[in-house]
Amino acid sequence: MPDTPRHNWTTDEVETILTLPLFDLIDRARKIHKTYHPEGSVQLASLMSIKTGGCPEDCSYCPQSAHNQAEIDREGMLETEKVLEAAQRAKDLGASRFCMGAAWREVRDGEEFDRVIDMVSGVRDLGLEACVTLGMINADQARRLAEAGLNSYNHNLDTSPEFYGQIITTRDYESRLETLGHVRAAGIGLCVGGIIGMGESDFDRARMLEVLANLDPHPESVPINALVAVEGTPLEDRPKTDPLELVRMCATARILMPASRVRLSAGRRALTKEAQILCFLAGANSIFYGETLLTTANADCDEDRALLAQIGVPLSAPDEDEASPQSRTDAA
Ligand code: SAM
Ligand code: DTB
Ligand code: SF4
Repeated sequence: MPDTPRHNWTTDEVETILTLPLFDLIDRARKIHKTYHPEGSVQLASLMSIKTGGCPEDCSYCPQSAHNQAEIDREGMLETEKVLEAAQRAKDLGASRFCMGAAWREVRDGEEFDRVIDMVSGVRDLGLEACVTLGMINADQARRLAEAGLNSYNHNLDTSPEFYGQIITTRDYESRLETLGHVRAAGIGLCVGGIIGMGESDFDRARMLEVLANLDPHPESVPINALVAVEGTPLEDRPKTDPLELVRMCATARILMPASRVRLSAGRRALTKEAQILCFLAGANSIFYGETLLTTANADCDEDRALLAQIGVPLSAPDEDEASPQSRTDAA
């Protein structure tokens, strides 16, 4: 039997793992990966922006912040039909999860949230897992999303509590954790991760992973993003992230959160085939799959399928066991 996942990691322990000699780190992560994920599948999650730009938050990495000067095509809330057509296309291309993102600080009740609810149930009716990322939500909104069949809510911590204030000033870490609490209480799976390459130290990376790994239970999905430095954002001049830093993050996340899906997320387009393979070897078992992320380009779908076929990993099917809300099962 594998060791039970822990929730009492210290910063020192995590930083020690993160900075191990690379082969020792990969060996350790690989052993855990094979124990907890013997099937070795990779999840393909498609991503679509359902409301783009004009966001009141001042996240300094984000092209969608109204505080930044990135040139993006702002777009109001999309029609449900258009989103469900895209979800069907994603399914036809092999995706098992469909994620929808809105450039909101928080969810407001009303016509737009009702539309998100329709989108979620529509995506579930297509036989796909559904994930949304909508900013802060309250307990009642989380309950409605659960009833619509939402599998997972994405709400990233982005970085360490100590570095957070240098990246975002319009909200605090505590409010992120509060939303995560509402999502959990409603029985929805958590998708929580962060970004590297914003000028943070190894300590900050370790602290972020420590906070994630001490959530009990662990988030089911952990997206690891490398900054996509977009012109017109305060982080536009940040140097490119060394791919081996992503390998280290994936491996450490795998060791700390053995049963979770670790998603090699934004920044994958800048990686060679070999660097991506190292990330998979180190424990990444999910990717964003589709021509675009939210506003920036992603890796090519045909190349992704070819790469996964070449290394011979199976694709995951929509997960029946994924924290699927009881209310939906009851209603069926
Ligand atoms: N507005 C919602 C929120 O912030 O929770 C949802 C959408 S927001 C774009 C989702 C996540 O995308 C952010 O938390 C951040 O981790 C990631 N992200 C945004 N811009 C990025 C960039 N330029 N590079 C890497 N990750 C980015
Ligand atoms: C996550 O961790 N990464 C995704 C998703 N969750 C919503 C977003 C990446 C956005 C990259 C920049 C853009 O395309 O706008
Ligand atoms: Fe808004 Fe989310 Fe971008 Fe921050 S990351 S500016 S909250 S869309």
